[in-house]
Amino acid sequence: MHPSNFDLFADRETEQQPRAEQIGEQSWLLRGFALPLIEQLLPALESILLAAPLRHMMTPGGFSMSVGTSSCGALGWITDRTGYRYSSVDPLSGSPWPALPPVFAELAHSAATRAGFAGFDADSCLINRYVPGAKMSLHQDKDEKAYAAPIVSLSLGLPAMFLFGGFNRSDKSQRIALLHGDMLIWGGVDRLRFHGVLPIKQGRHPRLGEQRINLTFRVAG
Ligand code: MD3
Ligand code: FE
Repeated sequence: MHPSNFDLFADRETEQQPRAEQIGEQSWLLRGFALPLIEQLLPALESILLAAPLRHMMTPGGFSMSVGTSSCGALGWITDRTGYRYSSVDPLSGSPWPALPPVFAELAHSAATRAGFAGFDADSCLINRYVPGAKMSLHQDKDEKAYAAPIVSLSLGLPAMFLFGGFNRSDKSQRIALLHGDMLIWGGVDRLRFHGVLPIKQGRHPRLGEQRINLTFRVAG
C-alpha cells in the first residue's frame, strides 16, 4: 500500500476526529464515524421505510434476494427479470423515491471528504436490510452512469463480515468486520473491486434488534 498516505490524517488530535484506516489504495474505513449523528439518522431512516418499504427484489436470473432493499434520493437501484438499473420511481408505489434527508447527504459528504473525495453529492441511497443468514455474493457495482465518484457506505445494527476483493471474481478477498456506525468509502482505482457480505450471524443489536441495515450513497445518474 502507500506509506506516504499514512500520515494523511495525522492532524486528527487537533481535529478530534476518529481514525481513518486505509484498506485499499483509495479505500478508507472510518470506525464509528456516524455515531455522533445516529439519533438523527435512525428516525430519518424509519420514515423513509414507511414511504418505501423494504422488499425482496428478483434478480434477472429469477432468484429472490436474501437482502431486503429500498432507496431514497432522486434515483433508486432496482432489479427485476429484465435486469439491474436505476429508476426515479419506486416500482412498488409508482411514485418517486423519498427524498434524501439532509442528515444523510451531510454525513455522506463529510465521510467522503475525510477520505479525500471532495464535493461528493449523492443522488441515490440504497438501503439493504440483512436478517441473520442473509448475505450478498461477490459482485461489482457497475450500474451507475459513471465511476468518477466514490461510493460511501454506512453500517447499522448487527456486525457483518465484509469481503473486499480484487478486480477479478477469483482474486483473494480481505475480510473486514463492519460494526454499527462504521463507514467505508472507496473510489478511484478501487471503485470496481469485487465485494460482498458473508451470511449475518444470529444476534441482537441493542438499538436495531435482529438485523443489519447498510446504506450506500452513490452518484448514480
Ligand atoms: C467496495 N452492499 O449495496 S457496502 C451494495 O454491506 C453492497 O450491504 C454491501 O455491496 C452491504 O452494492 C457492501 C460496502 C461496499 C459497497 C460497494 C463496493 C464496498 C465496495 C464497491 C466496490 C468496492
Ligand atoms: Fe455492491
